[in-house]
Amino acid sequence: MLNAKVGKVGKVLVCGMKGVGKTTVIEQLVYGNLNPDTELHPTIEDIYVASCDTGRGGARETLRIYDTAGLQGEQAAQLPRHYLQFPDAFVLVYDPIDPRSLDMLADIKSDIDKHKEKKEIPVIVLANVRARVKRDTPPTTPNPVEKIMDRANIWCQRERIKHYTVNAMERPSLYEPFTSLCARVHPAQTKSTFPQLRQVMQNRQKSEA
Ligand SMILES: Nc1nc2c(ncn2[C@@H]2O[C@H](COP(=O)(O)OP(=O)(O)O)[C@@H](O)[C@H]2O)c(=O)[nH]1
Ligand SMILES: [Mg+2]
Repeated sequence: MLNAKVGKVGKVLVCGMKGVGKTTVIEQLVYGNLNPDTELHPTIEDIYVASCDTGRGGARETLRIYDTAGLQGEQAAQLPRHYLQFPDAFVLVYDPIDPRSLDMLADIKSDIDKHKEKKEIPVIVLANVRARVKRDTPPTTPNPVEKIMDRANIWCQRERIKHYTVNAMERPSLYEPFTSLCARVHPAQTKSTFPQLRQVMQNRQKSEA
């Protein structure tokens, strides 16, 4: 049987401010075993290998997902150079409770644009909305979360990038963004070559048998 993978593994970098839930999103996507009481340690750098649905008739492709330490502080909104060069796609995560985490994504995006060579590189934005809002602490401004997400939506439209609302504690909320990203990183093969190849292999197997 011929099922060797021809394509290469897609490398996806997940970045954003420290504490927005990057590691939680990835662990939930890959293992699906996190709950609000799971203890996570600050990330230095981790690599996850995920077999990801492409939404094309059950076809799966491999993504290598790079988790980063997360940016912190005013002047630190810059990714190390090598992070801008190797990925095939970027996932930018923010927490709509904290407007700084959104502002930081604008800096990251313009750095990505500066460093990309001509090719189009898929970028998506995830608003990680936490389900558990402490009800005994009233919000400081009316509906800050919605305001920030409106701003994010406008920015994403202008940048022509997709904006998704997810909740890292709800695994199904992560499927659509990563499925469509996976499909973009691994474009469908043109149909013409493969049936021929399969025919050749079948013929060869027959003659060897
Ligand atoms: N309740 C809840 N907690 C979350 C969510 N996302 C992240 N957290 C918590 O927020 C903290 C920071 O998340 P982490 O993934 O380590 O952030 P990172 O620095 O961006 O990787 C952890 O204690 C998580 O358990 C979420 O969607 N809901
Ligand atoms: Mg982390």
